[in-house]
Amino acid sequence: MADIEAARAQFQRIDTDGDGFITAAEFKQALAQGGDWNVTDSVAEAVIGAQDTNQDKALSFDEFWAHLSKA
Ligand SMILES: [Ca+2]
Ligand SMILES: [Ca+2]
Repeated sequence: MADIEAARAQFQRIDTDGDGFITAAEFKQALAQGGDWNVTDSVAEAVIGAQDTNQDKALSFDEFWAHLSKA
């Protein structure tokens, strides 16, 4: 089901500063733009933290993809 090209496009859309990592702030902003205003900083941090394998507080594409492709 997971499509790496679609995932990469989504990753780049969320990574607004283009540094190759998604932070909780970027994730929250992306959800807010999608109309989900209920996501708080702590929720965004929890979601990022759950996928953040090396615990640097940001998601690399590999971490993002590993989560998606698990399904
Ligand atoms: Ca970024
Ligand atoms: Ca990380």
